[in-house]
Amino acid sequence: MTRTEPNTSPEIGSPQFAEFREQGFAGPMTLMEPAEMAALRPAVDEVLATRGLAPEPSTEQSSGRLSALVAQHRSGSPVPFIECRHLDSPVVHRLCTHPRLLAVARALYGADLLLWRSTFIAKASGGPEFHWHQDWGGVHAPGDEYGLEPPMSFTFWIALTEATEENGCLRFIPGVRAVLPSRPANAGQRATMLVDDQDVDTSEVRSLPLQPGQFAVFTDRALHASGPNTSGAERLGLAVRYTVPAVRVRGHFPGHACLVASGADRAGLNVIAAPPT
Ligand SMILES: O=C(O)CCC(=O)C(=O)O
Repeated sequence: MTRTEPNTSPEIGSPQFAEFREQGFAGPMTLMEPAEMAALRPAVDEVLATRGLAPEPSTEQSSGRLSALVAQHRSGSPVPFIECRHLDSPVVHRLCTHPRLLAVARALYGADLLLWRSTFIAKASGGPEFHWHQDWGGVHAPGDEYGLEPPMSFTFWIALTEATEENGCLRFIPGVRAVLPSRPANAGQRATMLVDDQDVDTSEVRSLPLQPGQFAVFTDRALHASGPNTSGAERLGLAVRYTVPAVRVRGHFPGHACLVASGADRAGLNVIAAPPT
């Protein structure tokens, strides 16, 4: 399956590439203006009110997967509503493969790219901080057949609402390249691996506030976190995870598949789905 998009990005000049290479993250960059994102919100909200392909996780799985972070959905686990909606929703697929985002992705990682995951991350008013972590391997606990082999993933975090210091925007420690010791956030099967605060030098924390329609990009070793939401309103982001075809992506639910977002899959290692129509 092959996909071609114009390889133009007016935004990503060499300073931002250098920033990405040196710091492990770059942004803010603009996908669309706030008004355009606001116009998209009703369609996105419709998606978030329906279930996608991801099944309701078991209690054990659920306890490990963003459950402390995401706004609790009225019908229990939010996972089927927020996880990998690019597989079933053309609106979400278009956001995840926006030409501006793809232009940045190609410039950083080459022409052949797989979109393997996306997650809406709604931090409710009053929602907690997300502790320091790296996304190495696709966020997985040891012993769990979940993640990427070899580990290589990068994330675009798209702001659907504004993301501010007050409502818990992303924070980074620039320049961390090592894989740091970490331990599961909880006993859940797919717990995020957290780095102990004592192992984090917070003297150089960089907050990355974003306007609606802006995005940041970061590597899977970027040490990042987000603060509590004290703003009184929800903060909504879409974390879009990409990799390259030479990486084997373990399906994380029945029906999970990768999409060829750019170029071609010449490795043939992964189940490839067609974009939703
Ligand atoms: O949205 C957040 O607050 C945290 C996001 C994050 O850690 C990630 O996308 O890897």
